[in-house]
Amino acid sequence: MPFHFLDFPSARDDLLVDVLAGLTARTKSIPPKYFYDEAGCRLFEAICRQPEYALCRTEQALMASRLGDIAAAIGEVDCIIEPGAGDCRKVRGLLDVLKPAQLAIMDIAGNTLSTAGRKLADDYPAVAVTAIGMDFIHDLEAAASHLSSGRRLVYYPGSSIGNFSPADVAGLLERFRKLAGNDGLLLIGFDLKKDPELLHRAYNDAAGFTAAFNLNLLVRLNRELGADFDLSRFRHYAFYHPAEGRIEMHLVSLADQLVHVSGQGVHFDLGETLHTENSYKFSCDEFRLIAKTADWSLRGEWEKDGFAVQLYG
Ligand code: AVJ
Repeated sequence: MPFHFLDFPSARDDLLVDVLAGLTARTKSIPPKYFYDEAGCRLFEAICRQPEYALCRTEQALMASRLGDIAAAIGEVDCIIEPGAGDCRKVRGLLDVLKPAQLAIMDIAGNTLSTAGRKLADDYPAVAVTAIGMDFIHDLEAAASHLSSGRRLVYYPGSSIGNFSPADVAGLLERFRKLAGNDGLLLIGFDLKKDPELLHRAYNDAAGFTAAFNLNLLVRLNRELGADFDLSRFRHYAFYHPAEGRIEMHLVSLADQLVHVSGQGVHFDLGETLHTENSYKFSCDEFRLIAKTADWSLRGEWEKDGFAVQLYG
């Protein structure tokens, strides 16, 4: 049935600009959205299968077991919007019960998205699937013209929101509010604060998939930006920072070294780190207060084993 793929090409151009800005800053960092090239998407799926990383499995189990309650709390919707939809696996349960006329999915990983979107359109012939290859952090508002009218539900699962600082969460939730409209809804899943030891293990899995995922960023820069990172001279390092309420992932330089990115030299001291991700953990109340500043009020809350799903209207 109807499947439309729209490509917003801005994402690719931003990589070089963002990477050079991040590598020339006083403390080096690269936005975590750049993890997700094709190998990165596959590595993230492998992380989700590791015994130490329960986040995805717990959310899946929670959504499956409470789907009826969640659907009842949502009521009727015409359009589901999923920013950062990735492989589009999570939205299927909602499509089964809510039967919206339209599904709009967007992701910076355009290839993964279009393959998954096409499959969704085959499996849900009554749903018009609009897949938009875009960095929604920049272009979210541009998606509005591709949405049909009617009641909208923004679905943002998987603790993707954890990549944003609490201040940025507020800003993003405001933009979701504008996109959803006054009668719109937001269904959001996030990881809860828990025993730091458990969190630490989740980002340091024994099989090394998280390390490979982190280092794959350098593989990507070598390929796409003609960089010359030597992977044996960087080490995956992830830890929970309780006061900040976040996991930090870094790549630590194991040597004093000079790396080239698109012809530009970038110096790393021995022990200097490239900060690649923050993954914030919240409490339900904490999140509700942030959402309130973006004009969202809580309509429902479901919790299981350190993970929460909240519905806002
Ligand atoms: C996809 C952002 C939810 O923060 O746990 C997994 C990404 N990073 N292991 C997370 C990730 C390292 C993940 N999110």
